[in-house]
Amino acid sequence: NSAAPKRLAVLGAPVDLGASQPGTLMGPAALRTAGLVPMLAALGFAVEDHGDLLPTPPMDDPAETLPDNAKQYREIQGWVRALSGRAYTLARSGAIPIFLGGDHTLSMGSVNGVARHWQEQGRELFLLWLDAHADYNTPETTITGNMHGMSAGFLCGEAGLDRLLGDEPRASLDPSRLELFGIRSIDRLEKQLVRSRKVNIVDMRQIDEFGVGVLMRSFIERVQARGGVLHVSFDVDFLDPELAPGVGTTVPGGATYREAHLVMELLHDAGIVRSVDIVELNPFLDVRGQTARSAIELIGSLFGQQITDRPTPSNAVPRES
Ligand code: HAR
Ligand code: MN
Ligand code: MN
Ligand code: MN
Repeated sequence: NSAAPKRLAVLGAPVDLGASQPGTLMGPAALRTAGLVPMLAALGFAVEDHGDLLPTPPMDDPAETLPDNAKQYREIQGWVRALSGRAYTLARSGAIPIFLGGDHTLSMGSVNGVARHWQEQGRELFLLWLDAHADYNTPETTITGNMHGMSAGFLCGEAGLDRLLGDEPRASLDPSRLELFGIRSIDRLEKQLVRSRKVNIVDMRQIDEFGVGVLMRSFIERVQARGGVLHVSFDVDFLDPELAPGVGTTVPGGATYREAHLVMELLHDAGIVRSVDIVELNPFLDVRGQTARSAIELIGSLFGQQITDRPTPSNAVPRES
């Protein structure tokens, strides 16, 4: 396994039309204000800040091809197409791209772009979805029509948003390479779909019973056994609302401060992370920058901030029979 790159490329995507309420468009600014770039530089990385992205102009898809139950589809299409292209180029450049959201529709573009790159390299890309929600809806299953609840499903090739990328090539991920982690809110039809696709889902009950250490190690081991690389899509509502009140869709019973740091530390030690999203931070709802600061501390752990620089010796876990 080649060593993780020491070059990071930060790109903001101030999109909020996929969410249930406005405000995540201020996310990139809040993350920069909280000190993301100097924090990463202090960890020894060369950090390029590519500023904020602009969406591509709306496509002229004929009205009868537009999906029902997908709010703000045209505008989101502009973001997703722009993101996919930039994500592909940034990944190809050899840097680790860090995408600052913005709502979770951002990942439809960022993950599609990096997935195209790894496909060309012949490496398997895995997708870790740290989130309170499964985001595995389609226009068929959604209750709200909010597109941020459809990102993971879209990335795994679910039907219903088939023209979203326009002429950008679509790189769909096998559902077996998606890990939904921290989940505690899932809609009825969405649950059926996730089950039928055999997506790996670590819900909060499993975390209570087995602990994040065991569960994260077993996921990391699966990625490493395949020689895979990893994209981490970090929805800040993964965290408990006490720790992260600055999100539009808080769900009680989320990851604690220690649990979330341990997840990030284990990922860092594994050396498999090649791209990251930080999404759903809504600074309009935040309390004195607390959520932005928590998010940044966690990204610090993901990129090697340690208490004693003493990683545990291996990611080995007892095999299930
Ligand atoms: N499942 C619900 C829906 O589809 C809520 C989705 C909320 N998603 C986010 N991102 N906040 O995880 O509307
Ligand atoms: Mn999400
Ligand atoms: Mn969420
Ligand atoms: Mn650490």
